[in-house]
Amino acid sequence: KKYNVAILGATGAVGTEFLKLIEERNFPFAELRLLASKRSAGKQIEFMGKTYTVQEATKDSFEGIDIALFAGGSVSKEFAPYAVRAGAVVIDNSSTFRMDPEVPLVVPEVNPEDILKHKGIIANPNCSTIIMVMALKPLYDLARIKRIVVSTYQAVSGAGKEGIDELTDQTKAYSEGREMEAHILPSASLPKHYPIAFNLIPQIDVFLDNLYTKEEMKMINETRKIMHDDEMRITATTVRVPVYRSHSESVNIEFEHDLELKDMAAAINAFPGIQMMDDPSNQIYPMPLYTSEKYDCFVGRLRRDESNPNTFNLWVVGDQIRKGAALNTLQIAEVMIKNGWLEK
Ligand code: 11C
Repeated sequence: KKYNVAILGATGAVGTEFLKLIEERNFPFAELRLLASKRSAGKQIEFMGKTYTVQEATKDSFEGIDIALFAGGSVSKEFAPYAVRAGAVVIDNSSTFRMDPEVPLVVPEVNPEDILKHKGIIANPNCSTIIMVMALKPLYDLARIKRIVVSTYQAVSGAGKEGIDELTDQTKAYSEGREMEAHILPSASLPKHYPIAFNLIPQIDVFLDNLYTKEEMKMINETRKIMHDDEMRITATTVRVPVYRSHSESVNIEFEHDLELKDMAAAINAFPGIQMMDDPSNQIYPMPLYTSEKYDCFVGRLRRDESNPNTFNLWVVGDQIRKGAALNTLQIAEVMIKNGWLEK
């Protein structure tokens, strides 16, 4: 069986990745409707030997659609109700519905059964959350996790195409002795912007009343929801780094009881979508330059935290546009198809 698929936000970084993955993974689509804002409407996209014209998203755009893949952003809130009303299942990559108790928040390797509770919308978690949870779940199955301290090193493509362009333009300007212009990071909506080239920015998204950023609170709240454990104590610091693609995370994990390193590594290797890349004697560890465009996430630097009992450190890296966004979204649709969960 083939499905009618709409992509909302077809021209952005995540939308473009949806198309690549649909082709690569041979996703069973019949009709493909590419939707975007008025600004991008009319753009022509060559895909699998056909030319598609991007249409402006309207409330009537989802008639006859089975699966609506939303790339993210504020448009999700506006269009999700129309898509659901038209009978489509919306798999949404924005933060709009993630913490809604009525909406499942899903990483297919971790909590696929949550999909069954959907009422039309399924949320795709934040990219840094997905990458961390992929490393946590196989370990959590060995021993309950009590506390997590995470620091992230997030690529500029997390901020979309504009983030990528800004790093390129600033690098060029710097090497030519010109002043670096900054308009996007840490967040386009904020009054102040800083260059990311040759810099680090310890702010992703806006600050909240508790002095954490929104990105940090997403990692905390979404991880608890996906893992079904509100007792898990988590603290996060999220940092933008001058890397194009793949988020990296340093994670300190305290377990309820002690574990053996070899059992932890074996559990990670046995889990789908993640693997160990960890051989200190040969300087082997995951790095964003080499994990990009891959499906899997990679774990290295696994070691005991010698300052605290039952506690370990690890370094996890994953392509945040793939597993952190487009791939995870598409995998949710694939799981639904495989299990017959799309049939009405
Ligand atoms: C970043 N994690 O790297 C963000 C982008 O909630 O889906 C994704 C924001 C989100 O900037």
